[in-house]
Order: sequence, then C-alpha cells, then structure tokens
Amino acid sequence: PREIFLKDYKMPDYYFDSVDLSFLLGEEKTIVSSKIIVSPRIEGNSHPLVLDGRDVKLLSVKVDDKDLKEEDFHLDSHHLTLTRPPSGTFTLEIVTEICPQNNTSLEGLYKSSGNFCTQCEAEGFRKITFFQDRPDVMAIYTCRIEADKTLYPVLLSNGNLIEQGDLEGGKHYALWKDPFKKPSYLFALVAGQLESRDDTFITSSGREVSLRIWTPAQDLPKTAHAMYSLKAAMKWDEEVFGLEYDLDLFNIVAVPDFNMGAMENKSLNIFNSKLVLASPETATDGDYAAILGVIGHEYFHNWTGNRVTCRDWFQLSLKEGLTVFRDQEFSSDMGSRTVKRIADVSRLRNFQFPQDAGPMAHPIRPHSYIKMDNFYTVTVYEKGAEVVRMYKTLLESSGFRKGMDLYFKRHDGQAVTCEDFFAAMRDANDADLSNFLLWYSQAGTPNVKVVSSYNSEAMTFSLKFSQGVPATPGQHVKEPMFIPVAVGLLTSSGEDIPITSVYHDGTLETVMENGQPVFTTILKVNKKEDEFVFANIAERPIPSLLRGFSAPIRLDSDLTDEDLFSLLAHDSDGFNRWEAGQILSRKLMLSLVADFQQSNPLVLNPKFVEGLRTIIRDPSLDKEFIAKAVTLPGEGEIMDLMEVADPDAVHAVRSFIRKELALQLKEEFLSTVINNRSSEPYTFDHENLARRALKNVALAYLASLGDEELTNLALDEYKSATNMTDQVAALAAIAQNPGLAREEVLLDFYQKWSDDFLVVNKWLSLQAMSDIPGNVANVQNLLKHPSFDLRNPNKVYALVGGFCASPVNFHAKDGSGYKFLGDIVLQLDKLNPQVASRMVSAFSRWRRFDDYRQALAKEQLEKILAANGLSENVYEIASKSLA
Ligand code: HT7
Ligand code: ZN
Repeated sequence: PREIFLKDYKMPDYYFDSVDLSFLLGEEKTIVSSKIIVSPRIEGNSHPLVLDGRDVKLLSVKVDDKDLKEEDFHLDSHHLTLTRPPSGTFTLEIVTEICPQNNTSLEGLYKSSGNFCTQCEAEGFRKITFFQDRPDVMAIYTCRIEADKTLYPVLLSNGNLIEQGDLEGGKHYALWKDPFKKPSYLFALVAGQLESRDDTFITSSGREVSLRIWTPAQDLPKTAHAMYSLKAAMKWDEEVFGLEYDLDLFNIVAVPDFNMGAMENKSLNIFNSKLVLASPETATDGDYAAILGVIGHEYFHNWTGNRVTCRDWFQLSLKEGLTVFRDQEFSSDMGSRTVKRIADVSRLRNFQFPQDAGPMAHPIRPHSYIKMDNFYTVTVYEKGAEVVRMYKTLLESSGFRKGMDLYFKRHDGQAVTCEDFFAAMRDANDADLSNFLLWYSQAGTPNVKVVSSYNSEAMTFSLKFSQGVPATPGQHVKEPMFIPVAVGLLTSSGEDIPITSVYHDGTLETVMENGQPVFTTILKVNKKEDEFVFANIAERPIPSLLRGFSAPIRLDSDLTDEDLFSLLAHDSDGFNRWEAGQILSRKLMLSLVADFQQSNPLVLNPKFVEGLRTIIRDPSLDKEFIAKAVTLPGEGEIMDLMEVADPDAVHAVRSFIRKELALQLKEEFLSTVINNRSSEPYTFDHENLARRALKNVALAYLASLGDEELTNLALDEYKSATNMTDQVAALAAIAQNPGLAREEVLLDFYQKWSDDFLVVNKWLSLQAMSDIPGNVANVQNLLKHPSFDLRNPNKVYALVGGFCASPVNFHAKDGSGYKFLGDIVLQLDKLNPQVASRMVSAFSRWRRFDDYRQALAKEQLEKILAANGLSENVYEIASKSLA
C-alpha cells in the first residue's frame, strides 16, 4: 500500500467549474452520467488529467462531445487518465455503472433498509464515478435522479429542487441544483420510502428556511427532539458567531446503516438513525444529549467545513477540531458548562491520551496516511477541539470571535489550511502566538511538572514549570510547547485570592482587568523551564492549576492530599473541584493496585469516603456534578498510568472501592435513590436529567453489593421505570452480578424491545461490556443471535466494540478475547474495511501489557496481516501496531 505525505501536496492541474450528474437508479445496477466543465489551472498546460475511480465500470468517455480514442486515455483499477486532454476549457462526459446493492462498505452509493443513500467523505465519491476526488476541487453541482416511483417516492440531493415529474414505466425524476461551490465529499443523494417532519426557521435577517427530517413513516414521532436540536443550533450559531443559514431548505435523513455518526453534506445531512430517533421510552438522557450535540455539529459544519473547507485531508482538524469545539460550546450553553467540560475531558483522557501514547500517535495534522478513513480519530477531533479552545483561552471570547470573523471574511468559498486559521486568529488580535503552531505538528501529550514555593517575607508565591513531550513514532526529538495554564489561588479556608501582578522573565506584569484584581489568570508557559511569581500574596495559597483544563496536557503537581481535599471542597472552578477528587481517586487506586499485586489486604482511606460523603450530602451542588464527582476514573485510565498495565489488578481494585463505598455510604445512596424518583412525565432538561443521573449512579453503587435487598431495589426501579434512562440504568445495575436475577431481567428486556433495533443494540452492548468472568462465550453466542448482523456497524460497535471496552474480558489471560477479535476482524474486513479497522485498533496498545499477553496479542495481529486480500484500512492499523 502507498503512503501519502503532506509534504508532497500539489495543487490540482485542472479545476472543475460545474458538474452535472444524472443517476438512473435500478434494482440490479445504477447508471451514473457526469458532464464536467474542466479548466486547466494554468492556461495551455499539457498535463494528463488523472481521475480517481474504485469499483466503477466505465461505459463511455467523451471530450467535447466526441468519444475519446483508446490511445487518449488509460484505465486501471484506481484511475481513469486522460493522457492528452485539450489545452483550454473542455467538456468531459463520463458514463459509469455501479452496483449499490452489493456495496457493503457503506461508502459511495449503497442501500440501507431498501433505500439508496451516499457517503462520500473522505474518498467515497470515486466509488460513484471517475472524478478528481479531492477537497480542493470545488464545483457547482446539479443532480438528476430517476427511479421507480413506488419503490423510491422521495428523491433528494443537495441544494434546491429545480424540477420534478413523472416518467413512463412507473418512474419519476427530480432535478436538484446546489448554488454553492463544493468539493465532491459533500455531494449526497438519497432515494427511498421516507416521510418527513416539517418545520420552519426564520433567520436573523428574516429569511424563512424549510426544515425537513426524513425517516421511515413509523419513526416520524421519534424526530421531535432532533428538530428541536436543529432549531436550537441554528439560533445559537446566529447568536454566538453571527452565522446564518444560507439556503431555503435544510434536509436531514436518518439511515440505519452508517459507518460513523453523521455527515454534513451541503443541505442534505445524512445521519445514523441512532443520532436522530428518540422517544422517552426508547432513548436515554445520553442519547438525547448525543443527538443535540451531533445535530449541532453537522449543522455547524455548514460554515466550518462547507463554506470554508479543507485544502487536503491532512487539514481535517481545521474543520473537525473547530466544529467539535463549536458543538461542545453549544451543548455547554444548553446544559451545564462544568459537567460538559468534565465529560469532554474524561473522553479525551480515556481515549485520546492513550492514542497519543501508542503506535498510532499522530499530530492533529498528520504527516502521512495510507488510508484517510483511519485518521478520523479522537486526536484530530477531540485534541483538535482542545487546540481551538486554547485560542479562545488565550484571546478571550471577544478576540476569538474577531479571529473567526476574519477567517470567514478571508476564506469564504475557499479550501484552506490550518495555517490560514492560525493566521486569522493572530492577525485579528495582533497576538503573539509564538510557537503555538507546534500543536499542529507535534504528537504526544505534553508532560508538565509544577513545583510551588511560598516566600512569606517577600509575600510572593512561585510556580516553576518544566515540560517535555514524549517521543512518538517518527518524532523522537520534541520542542517545548506554548501551554496556557489557567491558575487561581485559594486561601486555606477555600476563598479565592485576588491576583494583581505576576513576575515572569524578570518583568512584573499587571494582570488586573478594568482596574480590578482577577481570580484566575492565564500563565503562558512556553519554555522547557518557566517560572511565574505571584506578588502580594499574604498567606501560603493552595494553587488551583489548569482551571477548566486549559490545555491538553498531563499535569503533575506537588499538591498534597490535604490541598486536594480542600480544592475538592471549595474550589470556585467547578471543573477543578471535580479534578481534585479525580487526582485523589487515581492516587488511591494506584496505591491499592500495588497492594493487590503484593497480596496486601485492601483498605480504603476513610478520608476519601468522608470527602465523597460531604459531596453527596451538599444540597448546593448540581446533581449531575455530584454524579460525576462520585464516579471513579475508568479502568483504562488507571492502566494507562501503570508501567505495565494489569487489567486484573485494576479491575479488582475498582470493584473493591465501589463495593466499599456502597457499604459505607449506603444510607446516603439509599436516600439519594428514594429522593430522586419522580412520577412526572419525562422531560429532557437539566434539572431532570441531573436528578436521573444522580439517582442511577447511586443505584449502581448499591446494586454492586449484589445482596437480595439491593437487587430487589434495582428490580423495583426496573419495573417502575417510565423512561429508557431509568429502565436501562436499573437493568445495568442488576446485570453487574451473575445470577438468576440478571438472566431474567435481560430476557424480559429483550422480549419487550425485540422490535426496536436501537434498543436491542443497548441490550447487546450492555452484555458485551459486562465484566462477569468468561464473558467471551456469551458474546460468541450473541454473534449468532437473530438480532445481530455483521453488516450493520451499530451492531458491530455494540457487540464487538462493547466487548473490547471491558478490560478484564478482552485482555483475558487465556487469550480468548484476543482470538475472538482477531477472527471477527478478518470476517468484517471482507464486508466493511472501515469498521474492521476501527475494531482492530483495540489491539494497538498491546505493548502496554505483560509479556504473556503481548505474545498472544501479537499472534493475532500477525494472523491478520498474513490474511489474503486484506484491506488497506486494516493493514495500516495492524502494521503500525506491530512496528
Ligand atoms: N465529517 C463526517 C465524517 C464522516 C466520515 C468519514 C469517514 C467515513 C465515514 C464517515 N461518515 C462521516 C462526520 C463529522 O465529523 O461530522
Ligand atoms: Zn464533523
């Protein structure tokens, strides 16, 4: 397989001014005709025109109305090359045949539940027709769709509907025109039996936009929350960024077979059904929140991605990091900012930090790839969003907005790079962002150490930072990064200390705002060793470091346990209050893991229990915050901090602490469950979702004890639940412990919901993720269950992905978990390489484990690599994991 490098980027030799597409959708095959107006980038150039194509059969090719002679083109399995194109602007007409019915890869044009739909990002358009399938080739598109009217009554594409009508033989057609230039990856087509929920949105300048959400008729009642989310997102983008929608129509289509979450095709977003359909009975609060965030995300791409797009795929974070940042901010404004930040940072720590420390580590702008699909990663998305957040931290909200405005002013309608975004932020603010661009090119999570000291005579408090970025594949030597560290100082009784001035590099800098002292200041750490000294500090303070997680780093400080308990009780920065508890939990878990490994008895620190008791009992705290604060760090997060990851020890310790907390805080947890029930109808608002979150965390703790009384309590909650959030939480609480109650309630749940594929996926994933011993056999059986289908990505993510998320079972010492995954990856690869390569990634941290496990995992990776006809997708991940 060929590796593609950022440094080799070349502008296209030809531009496409317009593209007229025509689809004849048939039951066996589909005929695609394209008519393209081609212009050379440099007048008179004589370069060949190379078009990408995969699995498409060429029927004809014409230039300026004449069939191309055989000696004037060349065809291979990946390209159609016009060897001697005309020297000026010309018309190129190509007719191809494709077979969407047999397309299980779910990229290009394929069928999902009998309907046609497309997925073109990143390089799927080349599976539809021969094309310069790259984002810097932008054109105006029209799309004519012709199909049987009974089978496919709805025909959709991008832009505005220009014309439609009936044809002979029971057929009909629709003609769409998109007035905005776009790259091929934003093209979309949908044809099928769908109905729509319709609404309107009046933009800030008074234009009326028709909004339509399309699903099979029976699912329409479940689209109310998606419509609410869309309208909220449209309003938010106007209010926060001054960005208005630019067409008269916005369509969303929900499809059950989709490789990722959703796709931002211009005015025709296509969504995984999971992220559109919700009713209180079938969707959890988590599902409602995900729908809000992802509907927002795809809508926000209309400006950050579509109006301004990427020059090449290396720049993916330009649109994805920025749009994730925008959706995070949107969700924060719609709910609790602190809790959203906690959730986002947990995700970063649990998934991105491990990636950045493993064989697949890459900068948010990778230097090379074999298969672009493999770089839709937590690094490009979530770390990319953290990088955008740092601009906002450094430039403040108003400066960030100025930078965004300049970015759109300069680049609307263009395909640009991450430097263009950086330059807009810098120029709009006349800011010194010195070595900030390193965040785009250096992989690895920076390690930052802070040492503090107080000088009572000088009344100064010093913070000495030292930083280093670990070596990552292909990058052994690293430069120091520009790290914004938000800091506050607390008195011993927990009040914020006013900050007036800070010495840095020999100069005293005043940090007041409007003549007033501040309570949080941003230290710009950008040297290997950097010291900041706070002036006028009357007592030894407790520093609250990296408030709001102001940079994606690992911070190691000299805070004592006493300091941390004080921050947990008092910090005015909600995020850091949670963080103090997490640091204490991590320390505690690591020391108990050491005890477990040395066969010492496990004893829980009473101060830790009391700290949590105070939090649970504090009526002034947000309930969702309490739920987060009493949740221990995940097993993966702890394994990540160990020299050699020991899944059995970590699992034993986490289970021990959970049970011990359940025993010692039983009264508090019981009253939490009782006091947070509600007989009101379900509403998705902060107060109610926070109440449910807290009740269900308490229930899970109690049920972990597995005694009859508490199992019955969970059974009662299960039976009396009036919404899916409470029902599935009670089910999960009971299912923690093997036994009859577990079996009965799982069966009952399946029987209730066997007709609803999205709910059945919850049932699959709950069983797959279970840490009950020897779960691999259960999961093997579930592969044969009638509700499972290897061709549906959601089911694979639920069952196979769910299984790999349970460290004790996936990393079982007998190798059964590894063998299960190795076998399944090979089967999947033949159907859907994108999904197979997502699954094989579970192996990538194999070197973190003991020698015995390493040998077992390596064996599976070698088996995969030795397979015939392996996809480039799986090859790239498996070979890089072994390298
Ligand atoms: N921009 C979208 C990316 C996407 C995608 C990429 C590769 C293969 C399948 C895909 N489906 C959607 C999603 C987003 O980030 O908005
Ligand atoms: Zn996106």
